[in-house]
Amino acid sequence: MPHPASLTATDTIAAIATARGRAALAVVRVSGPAAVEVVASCFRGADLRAVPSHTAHVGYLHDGHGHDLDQVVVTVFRAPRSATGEDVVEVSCHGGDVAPQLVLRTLLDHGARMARPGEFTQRAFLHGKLDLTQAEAVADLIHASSTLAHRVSLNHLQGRYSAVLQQLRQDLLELCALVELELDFSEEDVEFADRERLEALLAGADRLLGELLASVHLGEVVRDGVRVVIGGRPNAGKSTLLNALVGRDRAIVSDTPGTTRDEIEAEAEIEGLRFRFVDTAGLRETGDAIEAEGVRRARDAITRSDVLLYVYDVTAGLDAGEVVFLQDLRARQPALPVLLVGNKADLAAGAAEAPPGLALPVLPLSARQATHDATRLQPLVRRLVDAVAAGLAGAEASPVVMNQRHRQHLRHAHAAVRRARQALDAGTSGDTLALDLRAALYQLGEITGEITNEDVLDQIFSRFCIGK
Ligand SMILES: Nc1nc2c(ncn2[C@@H]2O[C@H](COP(=O)(O)OP(=O)(O)OP(=O)(O)O)[C@@H](O)[C@H]2O)c(=O)[nH]1
Ligand SMILES: [Mg+2]
Repeated sequence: MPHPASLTATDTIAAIATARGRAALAVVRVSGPAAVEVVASCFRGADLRAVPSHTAHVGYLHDGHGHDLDQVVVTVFRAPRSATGEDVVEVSCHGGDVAPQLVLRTLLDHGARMARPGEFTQRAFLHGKLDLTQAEAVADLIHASSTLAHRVSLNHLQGRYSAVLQQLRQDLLELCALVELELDFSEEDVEFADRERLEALLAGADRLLGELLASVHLGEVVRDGVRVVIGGRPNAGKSTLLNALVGRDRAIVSDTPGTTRDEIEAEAEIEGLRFRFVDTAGLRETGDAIEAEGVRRARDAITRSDVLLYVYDVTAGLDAGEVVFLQDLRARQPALPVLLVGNKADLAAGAAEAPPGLALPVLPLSARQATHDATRLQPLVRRLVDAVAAGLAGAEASPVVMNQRHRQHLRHAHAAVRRARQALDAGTSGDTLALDLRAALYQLGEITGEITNEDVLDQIFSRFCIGK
């Protein structure tokens, strides 16, 4: 179904769809009513105007003045069976810095205009090839920085997320119909004939919206990575652990306590997920103003972490102040996973004891040895992945909200559905019930793009790269 705002584009756009630089091949895409004509007028090979859709042709692209530019393969897709829903021609030429530019230039000389970022996807959206959530998934897929983010975006592109939203929309439409039917027939004291169905549909919508909103945090983790803060006393071996985890010499290690001052961040992909490790200043009281600022930042970083790796030196054990600090933290942020790392295990004989008063197991580790032998990190990494994996198991199977824009609309929709439920319980007039249901529908429409304005569309598509 074409988007209601769809205007048939009159111009034909072209862009290089592949990344710059040396490569065997590059693809230049052309879309629009004159796509076939534009390419045909500078192509020597088959007569593209006459070839069937979905066929590929080898030949030469020339500049119109007798000079061949490159040997190419041209693939013709006739509207509406194309990525954008318009006539599309893809020119596969040789890669590198020169050939794709020459091809693009001659296509522009022969009547195409340079595409804006995301314009191909925008046209696909306007022709009803994708809904807005799928178009956004295309951008997310391109920007994906971990395997899991890529998989979730692909899920969304394949329409699993829109399918859930469409079902929700259907339910709300049925609800509206049920409510508005009664409104037509009764002046006052609306008593819904099918009250049970109404209640069931509303409860279902309430639950589903709640689930989608509950996935927002997971979505952030998938998109932005898991923020793991490494905290502990000076000299515990935090920076050594950071270096071991990311497999390179990122932070300065020294036996002078108070070496690290600023937060030091480094990333690694583990089991398809992006982890952002943050090394911090060792926690202690200090008269040094710069170090004190580092300690303040470290405390702040800990409160903003997704997981805390608390490192201590097993030869010294946890001191009383650390135990109190950790107990307080557990009380204040019970949902924050804390892994206790008993470092310098190479210096200690026997297993580290879990300190009394802290219901946390200790993971013995020699960060120093782990910098040479990553397999030693396995138990820690396992625990780290488990700490965030409870939610991740669902990330591939069910839709995950990865998008701030969606989150806003889902919140409003949820609030509206809740109001409608309360109105029904309280026996309030059917009018307000209908209004709330309409409001929820409107919010969903904003997400999928059934209702959108130009500004929102421009903002969304400008996130894309040119050629997509
Ligand atoms: N034996 C042994 N020494 C370690 C281990 N991990 C770190 N060290 C040493 O402990 C000292 C402090 O290590 P760092 O990683 O700089 O400690 P830190 O916690 O970052 O210290 P600050 O930045 O001062 O807070 C260095 O001399 C390291 O070589 C370990 O597993 N075993
Ligand atoms: Mg350090």
